[in-house]
Amino acid sequence: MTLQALVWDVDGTLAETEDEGHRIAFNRAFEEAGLPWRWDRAVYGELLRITGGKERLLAWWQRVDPEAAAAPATAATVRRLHERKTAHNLELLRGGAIALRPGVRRLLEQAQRQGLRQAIATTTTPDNVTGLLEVALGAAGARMFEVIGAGDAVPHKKPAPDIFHWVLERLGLPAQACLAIEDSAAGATAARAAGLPVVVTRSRYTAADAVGEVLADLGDLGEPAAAAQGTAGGRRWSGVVDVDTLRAWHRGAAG
Ligand code: XBP
Ligand code: MG
Repeated sequence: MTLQALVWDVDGTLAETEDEGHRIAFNRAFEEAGLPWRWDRAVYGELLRITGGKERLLAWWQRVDPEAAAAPATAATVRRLHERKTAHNLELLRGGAIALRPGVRRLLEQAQRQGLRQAIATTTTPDNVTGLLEVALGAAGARMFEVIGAGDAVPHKKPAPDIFHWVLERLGLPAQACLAIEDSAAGATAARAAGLPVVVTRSRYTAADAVGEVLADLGDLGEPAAAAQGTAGGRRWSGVVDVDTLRAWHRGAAG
């Protein structure tokens, strides 16, 4: 089946948002609320196994203070803290703290020029997606994507396939006509469970993730001056990932 759409993840794939945005934003929200919690890289790396910021926050609370976390007011407190965290993250984005990863803008623009459809399937809050796109790509950024599936649009976050089903339904395409670009085990698992072939570009926190069967497993998408490194079809691969590369890998997956 011909490749008709790219379905992009956001956090870790478009940009290193986890380390440069979300983690810092959580810590700022904790500090502002007078809470002693601070998430360093080691702790956050481990907490990333729980997808969804509100879910991550609740899991942390249950771990450090199970009694307080069992109180009826907890859900509302988590929601409020998370709202403040999102505000801090948007402030970091707008301050220019976070740039797109290598090859992302190049591939997005090439896909757009060639009429390849593009969508987003992410666990993060919608405001974080539009904030990043606007800062990194300008007003035209969000228009590059026909469908944006994000956050609580579905009941079960990645590694569940729900957000991919949601996006596919709106694209009106079968999973095999699409290709997902992800950075993590949770993302790759979700995409595969929905039937999409996956290309992985590993991010700062996902270098050691067991991503399972993927079309390619790379450090990034590469730029002409700095080729991407990794494996494709189980062999060493080095180069610049462009639309032709993705089409070739996708054809290979279709047999
Ligand atoms: C991203 C997430 C999100 C972000 C934080 O996963 O799990 O929860 O860490 O964003 P993926 P929110 O890249 O697989 O989509 O706090 O807005 O949830
Ligand atoms: Mg991700």
